[in-house]
Amino acid sequence: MKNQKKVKINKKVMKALSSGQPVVALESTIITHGMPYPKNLETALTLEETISREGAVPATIAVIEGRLRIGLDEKELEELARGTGLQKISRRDLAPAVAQGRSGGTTVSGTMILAEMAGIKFFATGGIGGVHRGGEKSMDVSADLLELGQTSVAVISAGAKAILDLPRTLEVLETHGVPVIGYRTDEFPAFYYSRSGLPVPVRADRPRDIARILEAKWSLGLAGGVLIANPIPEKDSLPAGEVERAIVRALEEASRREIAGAKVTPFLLAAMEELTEGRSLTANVALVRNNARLAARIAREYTRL
Ligand code: PSU
Ligand code: MN
Repeated sequence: MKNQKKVKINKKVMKALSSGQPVVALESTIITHGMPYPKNLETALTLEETISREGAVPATIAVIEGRLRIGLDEKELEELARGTGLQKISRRDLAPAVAQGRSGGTTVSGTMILAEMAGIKFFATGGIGGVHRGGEKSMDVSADLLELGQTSVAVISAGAKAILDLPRTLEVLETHGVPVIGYRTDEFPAFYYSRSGLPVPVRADRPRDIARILEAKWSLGLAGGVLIANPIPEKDSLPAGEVERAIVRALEEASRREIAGAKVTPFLLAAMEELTEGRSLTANVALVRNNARLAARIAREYTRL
């Protein structure tokens, strides 16, 4: 790979990639901006373990002192989890972070870019960013959606949070040609709960069937991502009414404090945690584990095709 000085893939991941073993990428904004310490570290470690147990190799992705890093050790994960002043790095932030030697967590868009550079095709996260409520005026549309339109990585998520405008989020995904696959569901999941009432364009009930769709897309030369929407398990989900009430209050608070830009999503996540007395965080941990498990299974099936 060119850019060797700028990109570092750790040994374990490198070995797995060169021997054709399944590899699953993990993002790090969830560690730096999505969850408080020490829950963020516990979750990061659990996710890696979950993927390993399913027979795939985990690769957490981040930017550390200006180097694009694929595969982190425990000490590095801990530094990200404890760190203060770390950046939230999406596509627009990558080049400045490298040139200025900065560190930070990569968002879904940032992680997809680095995963593709390294040759990793599967990536598990919690929820993707989307069109914010009021986005038709503010133009606050997550870079994640545009990344899915151009970068060939499968993103396994629990849909998108209802803090977003879910119908418009699906519209933008359609515009950018992103297949959205409901795993064992006909409805797009709403992160903290499993049903948004919005239909998904495709349903697949087995990891193997998802792997086949990915293989078909990429072998046809249709570049770009695929969004796999894996509903939160029923036992871990929160009541939609409670979530909706908390969202309304979190959004009011954000607008009162004039929170804008990249700060919006981390602010809303923290507000939701407070308003639900921690239940949103517990649900978040459960759903992201569920996604890590599915991502590893899809990755395994893909290597068998
Ligand atoms: N949703 C979550 N937790 C998160 C994020 C989203 O439940 O931590 C993070 C992801 O890294 C995602 C980013 O890519 O927020 C989206 O930010 P924005 O809305 O600013 O594009
Ligand atoms: Mn935004």
